[in-house]
Amino acid sequence: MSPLRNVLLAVAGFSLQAAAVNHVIVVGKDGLTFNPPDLKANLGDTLEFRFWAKNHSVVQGNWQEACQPNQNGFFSGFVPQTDLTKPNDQVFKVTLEDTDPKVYYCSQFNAANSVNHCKAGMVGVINGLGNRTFEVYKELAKDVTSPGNPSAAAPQGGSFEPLQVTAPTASSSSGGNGGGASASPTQTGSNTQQTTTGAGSGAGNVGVSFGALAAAGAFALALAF
Ligand SMILES: [Cu+2]
Repeated sequence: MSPLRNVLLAVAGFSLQAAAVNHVIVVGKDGLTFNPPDLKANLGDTLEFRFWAKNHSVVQGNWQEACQPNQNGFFSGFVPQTDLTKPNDQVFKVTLEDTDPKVYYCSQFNAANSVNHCKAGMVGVINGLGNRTFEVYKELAKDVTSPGNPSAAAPQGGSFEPLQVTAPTASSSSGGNGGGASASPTQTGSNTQQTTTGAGSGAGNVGVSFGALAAAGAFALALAF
């Protein structure tokens, strides 16, 4: 199913009951970060981690010791990505089975080269609450000398799936109600901005404004959904 169709279904779901949302989290695209680093998610929602260069991991942490694993938590293992222009074609997906505050980090570490991604702030939080927040954890991580990995083999607590991104230039030859209008996003004026959203990290992201969702939905309809 295409991301745009997911978005459209999400829009339709607004008037019904909370449908599960897929939250895209971009890993290492803009430096040593998870983006967004801090988000709210509901029971049954999914986290979709998209790995950019160079070689990152997602390790669910615990709230007692920064940059150390929750042995029963989710763990992607390391996902190397050499192409700087796009994310790895496999994403790591985790389904939330509760809404407790959760923290995760990247465990990339090389003492000889002073590489320590968790210490550098490559951490993220889901449903932060009280003193279990992104800001607090990131501060604690600054004092960590070496991050840990779960003892179990990866992946655990989630699974890898093919990346699904709708490219702005994707052909839509199956168009049925599009009439004679071109499906090219550049031909349809206001679609340019929301197309960027759909092709990037925003599709299905809870941070996307309703306006963008509605625009994406309209675009999907225009493509003869
Ligand atoms: Cu990393």
